Amino acid sequence: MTQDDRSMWRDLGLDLVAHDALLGVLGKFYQDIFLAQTNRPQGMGYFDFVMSEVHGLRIKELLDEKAAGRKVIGTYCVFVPEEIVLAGDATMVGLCAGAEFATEEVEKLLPRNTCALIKSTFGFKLGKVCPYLEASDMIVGENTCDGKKKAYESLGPLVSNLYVMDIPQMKSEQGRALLKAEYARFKQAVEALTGKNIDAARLKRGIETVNHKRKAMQRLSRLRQADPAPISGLDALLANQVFFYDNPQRFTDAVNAICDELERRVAEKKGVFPAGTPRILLSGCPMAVPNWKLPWIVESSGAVIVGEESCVGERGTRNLVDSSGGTVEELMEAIVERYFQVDCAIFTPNPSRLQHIEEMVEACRADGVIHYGLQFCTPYLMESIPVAKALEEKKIPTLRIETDYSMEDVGQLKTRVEAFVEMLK
Ligand code: BJ8
Repeated sequence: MTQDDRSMWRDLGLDLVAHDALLGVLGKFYQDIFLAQTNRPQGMGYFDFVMSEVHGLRIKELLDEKAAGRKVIGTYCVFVPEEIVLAGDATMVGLCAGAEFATEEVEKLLPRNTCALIKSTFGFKLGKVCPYLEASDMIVGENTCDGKKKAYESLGPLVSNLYVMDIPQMKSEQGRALLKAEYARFKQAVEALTGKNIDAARLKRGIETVNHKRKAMQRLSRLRQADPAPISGLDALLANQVFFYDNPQRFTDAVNAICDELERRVAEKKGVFPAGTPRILLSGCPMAVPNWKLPWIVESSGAVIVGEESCVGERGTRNLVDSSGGTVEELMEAIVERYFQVDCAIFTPNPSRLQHIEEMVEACRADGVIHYGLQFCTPYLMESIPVAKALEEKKIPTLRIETDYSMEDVGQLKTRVEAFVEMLK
């Protein structure tokens, strides 16, 4: 951390003492969880660098872009189409956080029984420790779960430009029409923010950039199907997390470089863990940086994670947008088509999610599924019961975990995960 970083954070209004404390804990976590791994692909050096500069160089880049007239749009959900943001010459960054912060302050605004992901968002704002949030010219909230949509009512007065996007709850014709109307309204909002007219050429470029990014992640997912797994679940999760922060072109190149290396590893049958290590598919709530608790427990308990059925994972990277349309209308329709397939548990009913989990179990050659539900997350916790039952009926061993961001339950979780892994052997 340089003196320039500190002045940059001060100018953004961060609380330097609290921010130092956060970076201190993060650095220690990163060292113990990521850097302590063995047999990591060399290409992970890029992601180590990105993480070491996640509040430094990347923020400087964003501020330089802003100084040149570009806008930054912060988001909390994979329903916000980056294609439209890029087409408006803006940069999109994810704002979800994966650590407890300023809990006492948060609980003056939100009930205690709110999920950790939402509480963390408020904690990072109230504790003044998130430079991404402070650098955002517009913050997009979305009406997904009840927790989020009510929380945005309280977040509104805390930030300067909150935009709320309505999201359907049913995969019906009316639901699709709502998403289409909301994306059209969002396009106008981006145009108003940036002063750029989003024409077909711009939209096509935005779509292609995001398609390349998703294709690189899909390639990474396919390589993880090999046994021995050529990359740890922790490192793959890190790439999925950085997906939301990094410059899209540079990120795509870095992921493709790792994939080139992993292809060689697969050919040489070289892995991070020995062949035959029990293989786990994680499914459920998204894991934002620095929420590495469960993956770390799993991979230090004799198993390897080979896929994430999550928005920070396959749910966020599955399916591309058809870029063949020649008009704004056609391209916007293609965007709706792609995003309407996202099978978040806020939808009712939501049968395609179970189908995708089963497909992923097969493709990833997973021996079992760990369903990860954040405490107080009604959509995913409710859905985990029929999902686990259906998987068990298909003889796919499933473990349901309900947790939060605290470290208090690490011992208990480790005991349950170890027993599950033992059973898979
Ligand atoms: S599309 S998963 S990113 S809403 S964990 S806040 S659901 S109570 S995050 Fe999500 Fe979009 Fe859906 Fe994906 Fe609510 Fe649950 Fe908390 Fe959650």
